[in-house]
Amino acid sequence: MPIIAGLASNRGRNLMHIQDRQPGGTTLGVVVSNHADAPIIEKAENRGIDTAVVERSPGMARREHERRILQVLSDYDLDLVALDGYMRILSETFLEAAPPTLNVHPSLLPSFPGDNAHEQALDAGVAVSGCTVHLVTDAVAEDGSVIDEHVDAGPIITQEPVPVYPEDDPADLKRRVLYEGEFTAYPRAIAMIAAGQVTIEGDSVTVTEDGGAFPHRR
Ligand code: 3YE
Repeated sequence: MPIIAGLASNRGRNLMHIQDRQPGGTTLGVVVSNHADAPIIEKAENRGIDTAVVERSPGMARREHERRILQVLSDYDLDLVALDGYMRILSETFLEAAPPTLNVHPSLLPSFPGDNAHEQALDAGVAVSGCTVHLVTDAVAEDGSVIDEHVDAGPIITQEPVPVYPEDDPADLKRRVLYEGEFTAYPRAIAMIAAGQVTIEGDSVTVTEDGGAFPHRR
């Protein structure tokens, strides 16, 4: 059974949903948070999932923090890492040592990357938003600085559209994108990978069959 490590900074609702659905026969082997008080930790424990907290003390280098997380992950025979509201940019220290790492972003990328995706979508007046599951690729320069345009820019695995209504506020849109978008797209992306419909080699992704909202896509 393919094993996933989940990384989350807060509630990790997608991770709990993924564990409930077990897409493609996958299971969450461990959930790691960078915050001791993240609600995901207790929720995962209640479901009998292994958990770990790896906090980044002030001044700890990004790469050192990542090495500590990798140390936790090394106890598991992992097939995939799934980020869910994990509020850290990952460097090649993590990405080259870890199995393929996915993220879900709450917009139809490449529109509205970065923070406040829902505010950006509402400000732009779009009638459709949604979410994107993408491969996480390096976004940290050699000097340790974050390359903003490389964040949320990895190859797309699958997307799910949701409508935007004129009366929406950011909280309304966030809720709809989570429950109607992410809860559909994230398990689908994992099922597609488990079924061999996605080939991941280094930073490149080839999707041969997307069984989602756009079944005509080849
Ligand atoms: N890492 C890479 N590429 C990606 N992480 C995420 C997506 C993604 C990724 O596409 N390489 C907040 C925004 C992070 C931020 O800037 N965080 C700071 C530290 C702030 C803190 O610790 O509270 C930082 O330097 O990491 C997931 C989404 C990341 C959003």
